[in-house]
Amino acid sequence: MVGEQALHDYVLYDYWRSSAAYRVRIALNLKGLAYESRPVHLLREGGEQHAPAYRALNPQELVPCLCEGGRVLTQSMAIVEYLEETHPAPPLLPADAAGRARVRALAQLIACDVHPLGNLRVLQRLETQFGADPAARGEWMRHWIAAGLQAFEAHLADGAAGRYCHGDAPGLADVLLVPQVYNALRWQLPLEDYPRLHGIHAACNELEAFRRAAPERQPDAPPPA
Ligand SMILES: N[C@@H](CCC(=O)N[C@@H](CS)C(=O)NCC(=O)O)C(=O)O
Repeated sequence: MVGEQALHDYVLYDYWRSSAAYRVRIALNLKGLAYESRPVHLLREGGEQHAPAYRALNPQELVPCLCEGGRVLTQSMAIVEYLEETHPAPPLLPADAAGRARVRALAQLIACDVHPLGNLRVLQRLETQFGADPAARGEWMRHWIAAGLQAFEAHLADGAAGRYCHGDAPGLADVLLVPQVYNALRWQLPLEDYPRLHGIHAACNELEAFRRAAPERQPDAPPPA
């Protein structure tokens, strides 16, 4: 996996169900950038993210990691902003500073305050250190995702949202929202309480860039049951 000859300018170390990798897949697709996906299985043999070859790329032992030539990029938000700076069209951030602050706030609400609480290693720790069974872990997930989506929904009422989180073009906030909604549904959190973000999620998923990035469309996704 690590160290093979690349077929494209971009190599994404990926996992089908990783919502952080899902963000980068959407951004690459929106920018029209071809990439090679190299799956890192997060569960097999204790997790391939912990293998020395992958740790050499990302010492945090997390996906995603995007390689471009000899450059190694980590942290999905930093990667998406790198793609935005190096390929400004189509833009994922608004032209005005206030708009950019709004979009980054929505994105960070998910990336900083919701997603880390439900990461695989956190759930594993809840189980091994505190004996949290599957039901307790589900409660934990739904609690934190619901708190985040409730706040996100309230922000969307500020008048700046349109078909998407900011106006009528997809951008950074949508790139973060769609994978988090995927997680919410995975943990059986109903979306009825969040009508605005529910509608935006549906609008995003009409776009091929989002559809092609979906977990079930990835090469390492298990075949449908
Ligand atoms: N803040 C990081 C989070 C990356 C992250 O948490 N990745 C998860 C998958 S969504 C992971 O690799 N988990 C492996 C583990 O917990 O061992 C980013 O945005 O890239």
